[in-house]
Amino acid sequence: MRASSTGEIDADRLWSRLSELAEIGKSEGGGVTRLSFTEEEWAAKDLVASYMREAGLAVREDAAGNLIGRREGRVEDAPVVLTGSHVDSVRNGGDFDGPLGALGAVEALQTMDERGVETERPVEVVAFTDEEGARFSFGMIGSRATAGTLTPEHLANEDENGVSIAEAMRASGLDPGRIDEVARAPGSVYAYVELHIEQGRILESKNLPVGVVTGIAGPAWLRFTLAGEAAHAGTTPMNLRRDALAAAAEVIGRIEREAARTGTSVGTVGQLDLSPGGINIVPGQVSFSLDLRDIDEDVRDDVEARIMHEAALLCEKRDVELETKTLQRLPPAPCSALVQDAAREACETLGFEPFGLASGAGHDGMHLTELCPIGMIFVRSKDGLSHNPAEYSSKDDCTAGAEVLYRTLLKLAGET
Ligand code: HGY
Ligand code: MN
Ligand code: MN
Repeated sequence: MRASSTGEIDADRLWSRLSELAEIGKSEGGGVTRLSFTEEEWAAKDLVASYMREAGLAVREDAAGNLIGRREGRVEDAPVVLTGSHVDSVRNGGDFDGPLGALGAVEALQTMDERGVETERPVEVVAFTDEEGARFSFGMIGSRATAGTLTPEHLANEDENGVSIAEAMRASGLDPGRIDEVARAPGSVYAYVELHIEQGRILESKNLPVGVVTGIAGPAWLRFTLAGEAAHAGTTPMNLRRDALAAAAEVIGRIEREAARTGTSVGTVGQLDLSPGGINIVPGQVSFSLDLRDIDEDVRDDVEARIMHEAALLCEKRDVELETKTLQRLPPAPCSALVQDAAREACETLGFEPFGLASGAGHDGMHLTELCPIGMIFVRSKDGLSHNPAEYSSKDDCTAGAEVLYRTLLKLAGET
């Protein structure tokens, strides 16, 4: 029985799967935590694999832990159309970031199967390993491996307990020495399209359920380490201190000011550690993260240069040593006309405005632009919230997004 009278997608099945997956890694407070190579991520992938099998897909896991469900096309060995997203999450995240794209894609392929649809090209749904980078401060591991750009050096990144990505992979039964096998051969992928929540307020402000992504902003992740001098809080005069936290506070204020100045870039300090951490000790060492983004790489890099210049001056004045390390740096990724046009046509067929918007959030497709044309379809986020337990998209909007994805895939895969 079709739950959605207007389209093909089974709205109830998609919604109940989203709800079931959301329970994995959920805390009392309602937030979801499914870090890569943990019990929670494995359980999530096992559940998605069961849905893939229900959808009639051939299911496998590659050497990077990407979970893949394949539906054959009419033309043997034709370049594959990839779709999907991720099922890992940030700490205390929401129910939709990642799962909507993975489960929306499974739903689209199951609908093709139930309708006896034949496509020229094969279609594969991928649940990419570690999109978020929440555990190792280095993300998009599965899509990098798919693009052939993941290196052994990348696998040396460690989590807060000193466990490297390579060790975590081995603990998951994966062999990090085989990551090269994951890379897709040039010409083997026709296109990649991902359904995802917007995680911003634009669609909501336009009162639109869906949108077509024009490009993805490029994130630069850095770690700042400031070394001053731990000292007695009671006996050290203010003018004789080398207070690492006071210096960091000034630098963070400059980050906010410089990132806000352009009107398009965003700068976030999401992690901060200090030591020794006594109530009566002047902080001797501080480290904090910077996530800096813009849809224009030159603008982002100019903001970064200004921040670095001011941080150096501020720390020199306070006789605090400053060290910075780049954790990851991605150029903005344009979405291809091929995928955008297919998604716009799908929107128009369904009576939705084919509204174009950029993505402030990073996504796996950023790593696939050399491999194939990429594109994304967005679904409205309530209050623009994400990376937060209150993250929410309505059942109707999720269904609308999956309908657009379904028709976009039919177009890209060549419905016969
Ligand atoms: O950080 C991001 O933009 C994405 O959610 N990984
Ligand atoms: Mn995501
Ligand atoms: Mn995310």
